[in-house]
Amino acid sequence: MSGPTKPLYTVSGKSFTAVAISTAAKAGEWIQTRLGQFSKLEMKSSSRDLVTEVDKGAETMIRNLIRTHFPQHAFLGEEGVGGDEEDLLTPERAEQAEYVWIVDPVDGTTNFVHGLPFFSVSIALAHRGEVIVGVVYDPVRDELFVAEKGKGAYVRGKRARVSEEATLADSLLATGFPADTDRNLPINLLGIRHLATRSRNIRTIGSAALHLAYVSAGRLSGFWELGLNAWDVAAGALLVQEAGGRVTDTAGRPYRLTTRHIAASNGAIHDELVSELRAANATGYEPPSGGQ
Ligand code: 2AM
Ligand code: CA
Repeated sequence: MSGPTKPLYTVSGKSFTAVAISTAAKAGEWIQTRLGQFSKLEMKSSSRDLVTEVDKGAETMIRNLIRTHFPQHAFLGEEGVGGDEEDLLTPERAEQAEYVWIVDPVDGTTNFVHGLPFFSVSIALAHRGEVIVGVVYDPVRDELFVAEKGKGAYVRGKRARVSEEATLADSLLATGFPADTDRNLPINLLGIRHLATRSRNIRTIGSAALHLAYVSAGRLSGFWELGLNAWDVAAGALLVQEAGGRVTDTAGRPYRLTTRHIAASNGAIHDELVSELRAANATGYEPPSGGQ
């Protein structure tokens, strides 16, 4: 019976969501023990774009845990560690995959590096381009946000619901300062300037996944940011949708795994948010300045 190669041991009977939760919890606990302890800091594209051995170690841990349960599934992780060449995916290819796990091992790496306690583990599972499970875990507050397609969103085990603000004027928004200082940062500064006087206020916590989780929990009314990647937002996007909110790109088109410029909200303020971004020329989809 036994062939020359030993098949990977698969633990059967565990649901996708159960695996996502236990994996995020394990990785999150480990990350927290490494806060202030790591020795090596690397820069990716610039000093605004950081990675530590903790990001890479956590991604390897997550990948191995998921592979134990679902060895046939594809994997798209921010750090791209430990993959065979053929299963290195782009978001475009991830949309075609049957099952793909989309993982950010540490969302909020800059905060983590500075010891600021706002970062999270983000794990999503997409089926043919549609996110069906989303888990965001904040190890510092031991807060777990979980969503399953069609089954709702939960925070700390209780049903999550988006907030009820009906106007931008009553809304607490969040955004980020993009790492790309040539294009996305200056464009988003236009949006911040425009929305700062049209909303109750704006926060920038430094983790897109946590911003989205907080929209799902009704703590923020809306969130937008430019230049993000699938691993930053896939889990959070499902959380917001399953909590009764709306997620699109900043031009108002439906969210996809390839969406880089994202807008998420309680739904009620969504059209106003997108139309004010457009009015500020801050969607990121405008032609580059200097052009027509
Ligand atoms: P990260 O911590 O996983 O890198 C903060 O505004 C958000 O932007 C975080 O979710 C952060 O994710 C993300 N981010 C940071 N650098 C980035 C980059 N170079 N490209 C895209 N997203 C980035
Ligand atoms: Ca990251």
